[in-house]
Amino acid sequence: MTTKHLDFSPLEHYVELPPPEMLERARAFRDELRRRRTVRHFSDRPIAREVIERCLEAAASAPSGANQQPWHFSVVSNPAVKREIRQAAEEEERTFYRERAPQAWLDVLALLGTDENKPFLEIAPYLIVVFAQLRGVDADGAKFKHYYVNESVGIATGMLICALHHAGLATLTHTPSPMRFLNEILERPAHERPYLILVTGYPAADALVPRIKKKTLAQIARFID
Ligand code: IYR
Repeated sequence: MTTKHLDFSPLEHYVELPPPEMLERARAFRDELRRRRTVRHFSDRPIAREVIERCLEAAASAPSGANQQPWHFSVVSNPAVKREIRQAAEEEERTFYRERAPQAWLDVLALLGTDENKPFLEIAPYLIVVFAQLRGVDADGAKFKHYYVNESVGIATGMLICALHHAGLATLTHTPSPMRFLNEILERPAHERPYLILVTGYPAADALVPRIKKKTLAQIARFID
């Protein structure tokens, strides 16, 4: 690799593990992620802002196309703003569930028990609204194209979900559709597209989750040796 004129440093923080420890950690991490459940019933118990900050920093370490980091996180705990988001989301969802959603979509959704009511948008202490930046803005205010935006923001969001779970918090990936109302409420520019809302908090003491199954390894992967 010719890196002579580039600003490179030695790989400093990589830690090689002995194979038995590697396997043990792979198992332990799998088990921890398997304990994660998407939750729709939240407690209003407050969460320390520092925890959210550290989890966002973890997400911000994600790889991204050309390291452009094409994401913005609007972190909402203000009750009036949460209410505004809830009202706008429920308005969209009402037309989704009553008019726009094809029956086949409603059929696959039935097992989750979702509907147009989104009280969690007001109850949960934090709404982390993830925006995908389709363009960047340079120091002179000129816009330039971002590459692999969906892939990059999806990876960072996945890492954020893991970080919040690891910190003992529950999340719900919520995607009211369409979501453009979030630009207005959160005063984000048009070149940023709302990606999803990560509803974050403690689960309610009586939270229920649907009995669902994940696909097995054999169903999701094929090894070509
Ligand atoms: N956005 C709607 C509908 C919805 C769609 C899917 I695909 C889900 O996995 C869950 C919900 C809502 O939030 O209710």
